[in-house]
Amino acid sequence: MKIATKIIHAGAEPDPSTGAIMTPIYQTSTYVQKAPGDHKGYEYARSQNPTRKALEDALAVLENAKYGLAFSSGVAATDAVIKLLNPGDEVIAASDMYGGTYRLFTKVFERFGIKFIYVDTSDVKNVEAAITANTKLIWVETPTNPLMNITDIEAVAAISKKAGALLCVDNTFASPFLQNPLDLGADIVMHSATKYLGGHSDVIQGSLMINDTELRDKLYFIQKSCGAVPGPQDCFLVLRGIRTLHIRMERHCFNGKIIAHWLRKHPKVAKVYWPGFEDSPGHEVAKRQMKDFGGMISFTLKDESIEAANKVLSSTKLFSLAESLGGVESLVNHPASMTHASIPKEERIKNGLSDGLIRLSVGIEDADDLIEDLQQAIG
Ligand code: P1T
Repeated sequence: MKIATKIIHAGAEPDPSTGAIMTPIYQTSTYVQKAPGDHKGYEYARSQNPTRKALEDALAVLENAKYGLAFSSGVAATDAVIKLLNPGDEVIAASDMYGGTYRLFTKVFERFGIKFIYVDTSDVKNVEAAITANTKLIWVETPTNPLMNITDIEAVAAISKKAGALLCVDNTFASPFLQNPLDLGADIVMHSATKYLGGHSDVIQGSLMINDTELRDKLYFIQKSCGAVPGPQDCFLVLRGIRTLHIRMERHCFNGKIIAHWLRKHPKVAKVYWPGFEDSPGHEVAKRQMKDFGGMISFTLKDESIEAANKVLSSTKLFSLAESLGGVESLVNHPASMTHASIPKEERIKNGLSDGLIRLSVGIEDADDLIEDLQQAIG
């Protein structure tokens, strides 16, 4: 079955009690049992909820996975993956990634004796060199937030298999429409469903997709034991968002391409980070493992001062200045002071994330209007 059909029908079963075509919002905390243990598969809503189940089944289909699990945020989904580990275990993680993931790793999990080694995973030799007998997990984001670096998932999967470690890919920037890491050998796919899956900037949620039954059971155990589950209303919203993922993504990619090329020609722009450029370092790998290049773009101005960046950030009208991405409306963000402020400045600069970097989440408006807005803001 082709992706557009899968997106519409994934996990969609008429509601067994009424035939409702849309899975209802089962707003309940518990389920009545006839006798202890005599129930309809639902005992308590932290463990199971029919709206969440419909979403989790859909999430699995989207990533060609056997199983999907939904969490109360992207960070909660990441948290569940790290809870598979024990003190003394090592994680190789991308040096460029979402600031909140870095914060969770360094400020929360390092205290529990888990060691994180940050390398530029876009050169797989760095990953290989960081492997030790204690490596239990490789954490990759591709494209990365916010520098759009690309990692060869298949090559890293081969390294992780050889090392007996798990590979988890944060697929948030690509979305399952553009890239399916499990097909390339990853063990776990993670999404901030807050972004392209939800698609409408109205919900916070995370997801994990897995093929291995034992691994799924361990993650489900963590999901119900630690309790970071999304409510049924939020599950309904993401399920509804998913149904238009393909047409939204096509438009994000279409607009993204036009804007990336326009920015690159702008006399005041120094550098544009977008994997669709033929001379971008990750282009060949991106072309191989992604269907298209997405709607996320970062850029710097020739005037590297924070004042020049601030002028652009506060002058756009259609691009709203806000954290987050992947909604239908365009957003502009200043990683250094907003989404990546939790990374120490020296670390940020070392990894190429400068104070002047501006990140765009290109929405699905008309590209001409978006360009006009950027033109008046950049000047
Ligand atoms: O915000 P939450 O749903 O918890 O997801 C965290 C997360 C995980 N991974 C990536 C690649 C992300 O971009 C995010 C969240 N990012 C933003 C809020 C942002 O503006 O970059």
